[in-house]
Parts: sequence; C-alpha cells; structure tokens
Amino acid sequence: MIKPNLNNVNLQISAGLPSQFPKDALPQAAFSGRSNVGKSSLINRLLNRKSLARVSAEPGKTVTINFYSVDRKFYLVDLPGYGFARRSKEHTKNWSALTEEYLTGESAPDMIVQLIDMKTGPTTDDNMMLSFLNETGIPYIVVATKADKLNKTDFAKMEGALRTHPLISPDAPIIPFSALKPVAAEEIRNKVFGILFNAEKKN
Ligand SMILES: Nc1nc2c(ncn2[C@@H]2O[C@H](COP(=O)(O)OP(=O)(O)OP(=O)(O)O)[C@@H](O)[C@H]2O)c(=O)[nH]1
Ligand SMILES: [Mg+2]
Repeated sequence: MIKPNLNNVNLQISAGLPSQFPKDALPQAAFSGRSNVGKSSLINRLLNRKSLARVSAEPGKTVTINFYSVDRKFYLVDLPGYGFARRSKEHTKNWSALTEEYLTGESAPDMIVQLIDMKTGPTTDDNMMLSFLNETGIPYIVVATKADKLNKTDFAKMEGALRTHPLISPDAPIIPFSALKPVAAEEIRNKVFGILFNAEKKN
C-alpha cells in the first residue's frame, strides 16, 4: 500500500453548511459516534498528531463537520457527536439536518468508522445510527473505544456482544481500540487507508 505523507495534513474546512462540503472527488472516511466516544482522539492517533482534531472538554457544543485533508489524497471526516444529554432541541435539529445531508447527499463518504464506547456498550442513539448506516448502504467498520477501561472478563463479554449485535452487519469488522495505548491504531489505519486508496482507483 502507498503511504500518505502524514506531515501533509490539514483541516480543510469546518463545514456548518452543506454548501461548504468539499466538491473535489477525493475519497472520504467519516468518523461517527456519540459525543465523547473518542472520535477526535482516534483521528489524532491515526494521523500521529497530538491535537489536530480538537479533543473536547465540553462535548456537543457546535454542529460542524470537519474535513481533514490527508496528503491531498483523501479526507478523514470528523462528524459532530450525537446523544449529548444536555444539548438543546436546536442543536439536535442542526445535527440531523447537517449529518443526514452529508451521509445521503452528493458528498457522501466512501466508508464510515462507527465508534462505540466499549465501557458503556451501544446506546439507543448508537442503535439508531447503526440502523441508519445499514439503510444508506455505505460500508462501515466498528471501532470499540476506551478498551483500556475494561478488565479482561468485561472486555471479552462486550466484544462478544458487539459481534452478535443484530444491528451490526456481519460484514463489518469490529476493532477494539484505546487512545491511551498504541494498540490497534496500525490495524485501523491500514484498514481505513486501504479502503480509501481503493476508492481512489475507481475515480
Ligand atoms: N480512557 C480513555 N479515554 C479516552 C479514549 N479516547 C478518548 N478518551 C477521552 O474521552 C474524552 C472525549 O474524547 P474526544 O476524542 O474528544 O471525543 P469525541 O467523540 O471527539 O467528542 P465530541 O467531539 O464531543 O463529539 C476525552 O477526555 C478523551 O481524552 C480512550 O481510548 N480511553
Ligand atoms: Mg470531537
């Protein structure tokens, strides 16, 4: 596999409106999950950066979709988190409008990385998102985050529960991950970058 130059990474646009989505033909992988699940932390880890994608202390504040250009070969796309308890109705409305337009419109991503908190397990909102992903037909992988928070027994239990989850496609790889340890980052990077490079060949 050709490796992208990870020194050539930048935030291309923080899009609050569909008209701001990039119009070039570069492949995209979108990172989806509830607020605080670890989307920005995973993107930073995959790109070997400490703080490119903002790791939020105050989750769920603004509704933007952040497009990170990777060596002008593809985009990693940080979706706004869902399921934040204290957010307003206005926030929920903006989240749905922007995210649905992105995932079903012309700029729809080539793949999705769906994050699920391994400590909490899938929430009602995660299940709604999984149903929606299954409907769109966009291929996805599941990354189970915060794996460091579980002991061996609970880790095995949750991994099993995810593998037999009725809303997770049998085609979707499930990869446990921890942002605190370099475990699985390389596996996720190879999977995501591999799919994006293949998508590029089709264009
Ligand atoms: N223990 C542990 N904490 C993590 C892990 N990944 C992220 N965190 C912490 O969880 C919090 C949220 O992480 P973010 O990466 O900002 O989560 P996010 O999904 O981008 O959140 P929003 O942008 O609000 O949607 C931060 O305090 C991180 O340090 C992990 O693997 N293990
Ligand atoms: Mg974030």
